[in-house]
Amino acid sequence: MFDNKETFKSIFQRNLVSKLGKPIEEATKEDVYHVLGSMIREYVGQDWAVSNQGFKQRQDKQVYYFSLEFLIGRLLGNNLLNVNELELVRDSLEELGFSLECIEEQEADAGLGNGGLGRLAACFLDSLASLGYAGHGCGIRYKYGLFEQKIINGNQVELPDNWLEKGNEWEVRRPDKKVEVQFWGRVEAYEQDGHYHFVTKDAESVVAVPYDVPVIGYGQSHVNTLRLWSAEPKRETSLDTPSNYYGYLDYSRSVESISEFLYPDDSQYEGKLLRLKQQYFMCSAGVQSALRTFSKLGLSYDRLPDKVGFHINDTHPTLVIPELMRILMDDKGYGWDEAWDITTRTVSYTNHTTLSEALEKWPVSMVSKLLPRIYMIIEEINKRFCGLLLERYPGDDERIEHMAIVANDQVRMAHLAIVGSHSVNGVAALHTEILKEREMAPFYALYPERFNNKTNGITHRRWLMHANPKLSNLITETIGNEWITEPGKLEHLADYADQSAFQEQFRSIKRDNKNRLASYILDHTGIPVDPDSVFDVQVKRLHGYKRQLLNILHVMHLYNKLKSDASFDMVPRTFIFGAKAAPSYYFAKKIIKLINTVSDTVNRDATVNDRLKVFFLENYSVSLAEKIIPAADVSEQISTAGKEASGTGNMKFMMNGALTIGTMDGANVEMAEQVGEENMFIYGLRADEVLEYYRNGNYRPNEIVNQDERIREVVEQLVHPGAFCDRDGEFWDIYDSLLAHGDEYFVLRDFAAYADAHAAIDQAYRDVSDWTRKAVLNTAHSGIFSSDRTISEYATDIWGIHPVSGHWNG
Ligand code: 4GP
Repeated sequence: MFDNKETFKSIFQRNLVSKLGKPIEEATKEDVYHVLGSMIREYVGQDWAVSNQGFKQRQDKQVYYFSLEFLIGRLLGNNLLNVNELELVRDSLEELGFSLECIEEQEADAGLGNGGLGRLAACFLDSLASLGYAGHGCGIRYKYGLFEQKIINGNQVELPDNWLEKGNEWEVRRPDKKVEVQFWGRVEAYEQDGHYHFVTKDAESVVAVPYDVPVIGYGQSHVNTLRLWSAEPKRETSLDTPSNYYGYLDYSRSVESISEFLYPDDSQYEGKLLRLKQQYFMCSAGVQSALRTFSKLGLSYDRLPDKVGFHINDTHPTLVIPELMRILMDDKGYGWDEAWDITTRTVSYTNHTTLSEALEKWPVSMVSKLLPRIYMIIEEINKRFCGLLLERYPGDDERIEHMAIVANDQVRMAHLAIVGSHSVNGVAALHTEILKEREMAPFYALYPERFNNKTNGITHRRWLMHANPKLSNLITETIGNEWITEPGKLEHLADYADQSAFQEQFRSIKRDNKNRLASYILDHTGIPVDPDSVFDVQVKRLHGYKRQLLNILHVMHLYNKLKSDASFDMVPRTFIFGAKAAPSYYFAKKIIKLINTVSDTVNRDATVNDRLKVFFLENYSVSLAEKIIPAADVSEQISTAGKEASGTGNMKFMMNGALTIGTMDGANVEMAEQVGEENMFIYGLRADEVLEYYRNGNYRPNEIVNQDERIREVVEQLVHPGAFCDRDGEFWDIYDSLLAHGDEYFVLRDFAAYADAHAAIDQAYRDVSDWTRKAVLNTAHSGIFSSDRTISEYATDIWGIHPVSGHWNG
């Protein structure tokens, strides 16, 4: 792209003048960011066009990954890395007086997602492009991303995340590619040539305009597209009377709200309706646009499954199924059976959670009014499916009722997704087993061939090469650079795990990363952090099952011990939390308050704060994760066994040489298989033991409190004025969740084992060399958790696609 630093500097300065009319001496960091971003985008534009042309000419099968979330974070650094210009640009900017790190900070962190599912989608896009697959994202261009979190008096406060305020360098608005999406109206049927045809009358039209973001493959010219749809009102409406005019304003406001917020509050009817609108908006726009591309190939729609794959990321995009049916039947003239065959061979589905509250259901009355034709199709799918069940299980009404797609006035999206797809996958081996054996057992019995596992992965380009450049360089100096394109080769690092010189370098990089995080913490909280203390980190969404509560109760216990036992000798520890709680999740917000309360007490107490500190870092996001993860010594992956589908944070920490304290849950199980349990701190109930408790109902948290003085003490501290509670009753809800409401997530049951595992960490950390050896082995065995591995499996087993261009494996 740029031959050398001099060329870069002169092109850059020319752009600065032509775009902003400024000489370099007057340029702000923000100016530098915008000009650099636009240069990279323009440069990539060429490859983007060539990639698209190539897809068309070769008639490659295109996979569209539908997801309501794409948690992509910042793009500048990663794009520079992927076009192989990171070093050159960093050095050149330095010579011009700018630090690339500061320039990267100018970019808004695109928070178009909530958690794991959204970040997984972003990692997948990176792997699809880097491996040279024709695979694109389809989502919504939310005007506001996930809220910005502020902590005020220890409480979470949500502010709008106006990420587009200063524009987005990476997107291209494509009004020429707009499509229309219809809501409301009524369906009319008419007979022609002996067939029934359906048309929707008096529908409300919404214009979907795509904004395309190039997804740049690593070290090659392959560029895919992330297409994000924005809702706009249709202009061709007559405004000749005042009522038309005001009616139009109402209409246009309601249309714009469709792509305004990620996950609008759905506690009221209006919010729920808006979420359903968003789902259909994205599905309909994405399907229509993919079919338009397909139609240019001039092939029969019978060939659709050979040329197009629609992947639905959790149930939110399930309406892809009836939408494709609608178009095939109503617009392309297919009969039900052929349309159904084409649809099910085109669509595949990933399940990300077994939590019942996340299994989406929509009221029939809502779906049938908002999407009358789609509802008719869902009803027909259900009728035919129940007919099949009746044949297969005559008389077994209970089973049929249990499996039906429409029942109790609700549409069950997971059932529709399974019935309408050719592949259903879980995201870690244990999760897939749980789906097959428990949550979706009757579907597995009916369609065993559809179920498969695809253990999650993370892009090592962002999470190791970009987030931890020093470690990446050390790895390359030590084992060569093949690991970059074949992350499995990280295994070779294991040969160096015992070498003291290598260990020394590995440790010094960790120490640099810890220093960097320590200064971030100092800047943001005003409190100094000891970089020699163990950095013990739990960053992820706040949820009961993830058990941030267990972690903070244990911190309270350590505090009590330090206060009461003068002989207690503990390696200094810094506990770091980061988490957003869903705005309406009251309990999760109380946990945030508790963490902040403990943090306050502990950090102020000069008798302990040389050995114990606690931080809750505000506004956890992708870019904050990139600072935190490389600095961690200990990674907390402590969910109630059987509840965390996979986890992906666990993999990021492992890759960056943190040791995991974790339950045998999600992908932790596979991490233990790779690195060996002896290089992790595994503790607590296993998934089958948890299930056994649920089945028998014989878990008695009160008994545990009575038997274990340590637990009694911390539980009482939740509600009695003292170190952590200044008003009587501050944390009664938490107390009650544990004692009055049965401790659903087995926090108390696992407390003792968890405390023992932490004691083992304390001991292990004292042996510096052995700790480093374990850390190196974690990095060495993490290659399998690259999303390149995951995506290759999806490509081969689910989508049937091959790398199409310029790839090193291709
Ligand atoms: C998450 C799961 O909780 C997490 O275990 C998994 O790693 C991730 O999906 C990606 O598969 N689920 C969600 C969600 O983010 O919204 O259901």
